[in-house]
Amino acid sequence: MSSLQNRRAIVTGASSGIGAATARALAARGAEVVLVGRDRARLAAVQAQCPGSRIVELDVRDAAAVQHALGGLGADLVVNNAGLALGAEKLPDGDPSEWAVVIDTNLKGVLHVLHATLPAMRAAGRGDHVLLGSVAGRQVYPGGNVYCATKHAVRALYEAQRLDLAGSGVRVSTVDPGMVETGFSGVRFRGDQARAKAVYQGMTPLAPEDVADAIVWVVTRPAHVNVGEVVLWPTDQASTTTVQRR
Ligand code: NDP
Ligand code: 8X3
Repeated sequence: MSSLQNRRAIVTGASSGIGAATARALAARGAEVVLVGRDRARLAAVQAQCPGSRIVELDVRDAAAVQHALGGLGADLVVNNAGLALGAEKLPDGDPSEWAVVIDTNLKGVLHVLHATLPAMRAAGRGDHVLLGSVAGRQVYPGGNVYCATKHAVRALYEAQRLDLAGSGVRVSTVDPGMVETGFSGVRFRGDQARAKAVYQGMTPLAPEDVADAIVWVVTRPAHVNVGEVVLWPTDQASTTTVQRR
């Protein structure tokens, strides 16, 4: 097992799904993990599975809170993962107040975390910043409108950071999964668990641990190797709109 001893890792959205699985995987390899999310009780449950970890309770939409809490940590590994979708309506039927939450979290929240944490890595001349993109940042699908737009923006930020940080020694990566069974669909469908479960009916989705595995692989390559983009599909999913169900 690759060691991540002497690494300080920030994982946003660590209270659930991909973030929680990644926090566990990083902690198991010896990283000191900072678990970031909005709900202390949910974070505490993950902390119990992550030896040596600590909790930072904040909302990534709050730029000042992100800067204050994460700016001085000197983390050399960041998994910029907190994100969500709300609804799958066609655009004219959507709710602008929900669009604001999705844009403020998936785009501005990601920017706040980049802005707070990259200076220390740049100063140190090393570090890993992993963005959680999505296949929704590469393809769109009916009803995906605003969520897909934010994930396309994350992809643009990945490319932009590769350029802005060229020569700094800092590695930026985007890990872009297809369907992963997490709390994501429950949030998207506003707590309708039957509708959320139906998303994965008759097919085998990725597990959050599959994505965590990929992230661990990305951040444990030798220093001269920057794994730029990882796209992970369930074998049963050929595109955002083509899913094999039995
Ligand atoms: P979950 O709903 O299981 O987890 C989302 C996490 O984000 C939670 O820990 C939640 O914590 C946190 N979060 C949401 N909003 C905020 C906020 N404003 N401030 C701080 N934390 C926040 O979903 P996933 O694990 O699936 O999603 C993680 C990432 O993976 C997202 O960026 C998502 O877009 C992406 N992704 C997911 C896929 C999937 O099919 N599941 C596929 C491709 C990408 P809390 O609400 O407790 O604050
Ligand atoms: C989440 C995967 O296909 O629901 O990013 O957009 S999808």
